[in-house]
Parts: sequence; structure tokens; C-alpha cells
Amino acid sequence: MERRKFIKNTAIGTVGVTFGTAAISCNDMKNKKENSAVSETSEKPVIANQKPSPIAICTWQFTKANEVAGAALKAGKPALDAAIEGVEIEEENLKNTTVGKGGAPDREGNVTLDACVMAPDGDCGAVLCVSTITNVAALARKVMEKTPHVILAGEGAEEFGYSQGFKKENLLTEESKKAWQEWLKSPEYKPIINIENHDTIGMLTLDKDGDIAGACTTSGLSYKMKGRVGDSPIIGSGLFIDNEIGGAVATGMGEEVLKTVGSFLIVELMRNGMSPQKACEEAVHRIVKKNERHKNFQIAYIAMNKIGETGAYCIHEGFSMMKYQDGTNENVPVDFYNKSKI
Ligand code: SD4
Repeated sequence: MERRKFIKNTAIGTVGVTFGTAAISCNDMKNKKENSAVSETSEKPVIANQKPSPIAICTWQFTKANEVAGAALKAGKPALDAAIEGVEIEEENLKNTTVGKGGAPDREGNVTLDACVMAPDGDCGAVLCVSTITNVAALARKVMEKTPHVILAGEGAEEFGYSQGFKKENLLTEESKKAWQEWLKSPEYKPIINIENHDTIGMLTLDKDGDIAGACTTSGLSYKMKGRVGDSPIIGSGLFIDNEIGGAVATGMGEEVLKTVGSFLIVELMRNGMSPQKACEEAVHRIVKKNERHKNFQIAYIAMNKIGETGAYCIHEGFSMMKYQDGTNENVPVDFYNKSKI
């Protein structure tokens, strides 16, 4: 099927609610002492003179993954270690059919995983179309740390992984195989919005030193075309961090996130003074304003800035995020664009 038609016939999970956030102006930030910022949109200006306590946020209701990341931060671990420890919970969760081992395969029965990580110093790594290794976020980190490259794909990524001690595995579980065989009986490529409770896990972490890192890992769209790669492993689309400003991560219909370089956009909007909440809203609006296609797919963003303010927004009702801070790990409802029932 030709690409545009393919995307038109496609939809993905959904959801939404707003939480209050305050904007941080980067100009203000520069003018203040380090770690001091003025919140412009809160009712009363808030002066943050101290580093926020560690925070972990992640897409969807991945309670345990976020809890593990939060506990790692609480124990004093650096932001990137915590993010990878957190997302690994879902990569290894065989019941999760959208991340890691047990993920839904492509149309030909191959499970292929995509992931990327970004560190506070601006370095990053990614792997695409990995079909034999479960912990692809950790593998992406190895690409970042041990190679002169940012991205490795397919067999090259796998061979590099084995050389780094990653185990070769069959990622297709019996359950995912059965579901795929069922799908093959009438193989229409038409995911339904909100049909899945679990999706790509994107995580942002802020550690005790105030440094921000992130990880994003997925098996991509169920029953995608062979070789298809979405936004999740693409730096700037699925994930972007600028440790002076904050970070953002995406979930949902990757093709649309790629077209608007969504996570980079959100960080740049925050750089220009928007709160994480407003920046996520603007990034969603950029997509929905263009055409009517958004009725058929879900996209959700979460974001966090340097003073620990968080935000999230999505197209359709049904998405939520997890937030850990000060020993509390809670599910936060997320506001959504499409208030009309479609
Ligand atoms: C992708 N963005 O491969 C991923 C899929 C996803 O929630 O996030 N699903 O396009």
C-alpha cells in the first residue's frame, strides 16, 4: 500500500487531562543565579531557589517502570542510569506487546525493536530494527558510549550488541505469535485508538544534581511493514533532551511525530519561555491543524523542564503519564485536544 493511504488507514492508542504547570522563561533563567527561575504563568510568580528533588516521568501507566526509575534516583543514581533501569522493566515484561520481548511483530512475524537514549551532556545513541536483543535502550547507550556513531541498525546493531555481552534471544513469544496468526486471517492494517493500554515507554528523569536524561523504547506499530521505523529511536522526534532547558518524549503514531520533529520542537518552545504543558499543547496543535487525519490516530507528548515542572498533552482521550517525586509515584491524567466524540 502506498504510504499516504497506509497512514490514513491507521490509528493508534489514545487519551488525556491537564495538570497545572508554570512556565520558565529561559531569559529569566539566565538572569537569575544558577538554579533560580521565575515561573511566568503561575498565578503567583514562583521563585525556585533550589534544585527540585529527583523526578521520573513516563508515558502511559507503566507504574513499576517509573517506580524503579524513581527509586534509582532516590538512591542517588545519575539520570540516565535511572531512565534505562526504568524502561528495562517494560522491555522484559512479556505481557507488554508494544515494548521489548513479547512485542507484536511486523506483518511477516518479525519482532523488531527501536530505542534511543539521550544523556545530560547532549550525547545520544539509538538502535533501529533490532530483532534478537531485548534491552535495546541499554544497547543504544552502548552505541553512544562505545562507538563513534549515533545510530546502528538491524544486523549491525545486533552484532555490536553481542560483542558487548547482550544475549541473543527470540523476541516472538507464543502469545504474540498467536495474536499475529489471528491477525493474518484478515490482515487489515487498522489499529484502533485506545485499544492498547500499554504502548511505547518514553521516560524523562531529573537526578539529584539537577541533570536531565531520557530513554524511549518500543516494538513500534503492531503489524507494521517489514523494515518500518517510527519516531521512537529518532533523536528530536521520539526523544530530545537539552540539559539547560529540559526534555520531551513522544508516543503514538510515529510518522506524524517525525514530520513535525515533535520532541525537539517542545524543547525549543520551552527554551523560548513556554511551560512544559503549553509546549506539549503547541506540538499537538501543529499536527492537528494541518489536516483531518488526526481523527484516526493518537499522539501524546510528555515534557519536563529544568526546574522540575512537567506537562503532557495528547490528541484523544485515554493517555496518562506516571510521575514519581519525593517517594510518591502517581498516575497523572492528561488533557486532550479532541473533545468531540468521534
Ligand atoms: C512508533 N511511536 O513506532 C511508536 C509507537 C508508539 O504508542 O508510540 N505507540 O511509531
